[in-house]
Amino acid sequence: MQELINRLRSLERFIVVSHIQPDGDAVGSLTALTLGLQQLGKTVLPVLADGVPPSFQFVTGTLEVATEFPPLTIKDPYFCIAVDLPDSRRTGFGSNVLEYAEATMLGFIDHHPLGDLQKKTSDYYHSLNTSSCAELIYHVLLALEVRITPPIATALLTGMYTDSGGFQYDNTSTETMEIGADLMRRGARLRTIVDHISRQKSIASLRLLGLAMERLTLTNNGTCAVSVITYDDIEKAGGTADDASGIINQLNVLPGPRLCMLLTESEKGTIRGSLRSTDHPDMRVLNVTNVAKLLGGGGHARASGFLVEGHLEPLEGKTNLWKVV
Ligand SMILES: [Mn+2]
Repeated sequence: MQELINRLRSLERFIVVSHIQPDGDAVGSLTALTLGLQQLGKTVLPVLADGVPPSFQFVTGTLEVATEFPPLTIKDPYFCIAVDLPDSRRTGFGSNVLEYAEATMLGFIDHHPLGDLQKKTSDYYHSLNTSSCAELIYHVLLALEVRITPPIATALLTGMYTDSGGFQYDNTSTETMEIGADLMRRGARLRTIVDHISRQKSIASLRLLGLAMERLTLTNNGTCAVSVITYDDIEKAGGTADDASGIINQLNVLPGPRLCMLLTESEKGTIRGSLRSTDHPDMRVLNVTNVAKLLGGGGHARASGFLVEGHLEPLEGKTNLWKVV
């Protein structure tokens, strides 16, 4: 971490980038690091290929987040820092990020299994056993002697809250709770986070949740729970793919299955797969990253995802059975 801290201290121009389909940790980490570096008088450009989802705009507030990656300038270079992702492709600007790595400077802060970014730089701070990237950013900001203001504290707590399933998953450590308490002392608004994340569903998202629940099917002797949402469903519900995000967590509440999978046709011709595994007292947890990797995706042992081309069609004459074509 020290090399990264030295770079952050000594350089003046930064790009902070996170992953496509940004979640609370991506938006929270990006916002907190941007605000922290700006406080030190640095020029910082936050970038998200997919922009800030409406449900997380309370985190970014008045901060402008670009959706385009700036062109590479060698004369007056930016130090590009990727947060909450291990692999350049996950930024949505894969080749640009690799160009930065080859030509100027690149660093990253992350808690996923390592990917291609690690081969490109020694300026990184990585820990697998951490609730969220936001928890790592907290340590980075303290090392930089940034004052954790209420907006920074709320951004960090959002990342920790969402990546730990509201402090319910196994990645919630005593340190997570201690940092959470410290962030609340510094003005993080937990109530606002809960309100925006758990109490701001759209009608479209509830309709899609209803469909996903109705179609939920147990396979492999009850060890897998599977459901689907088609592009047609999203259109009929009057929503967007964003309305289907988070549904997987509401499906993954049965005691029997070890694996829960939701296939969502998020755009015409693109299927987003979300995978969750569940802890069983007498069984080793199924590492769903291995399944996601087989399909070109990635993530964590208990929560992973992938994108494949295709669309979903019902199997003729069967209820609740679908095929990818
Ligand atoms: Mn994360």
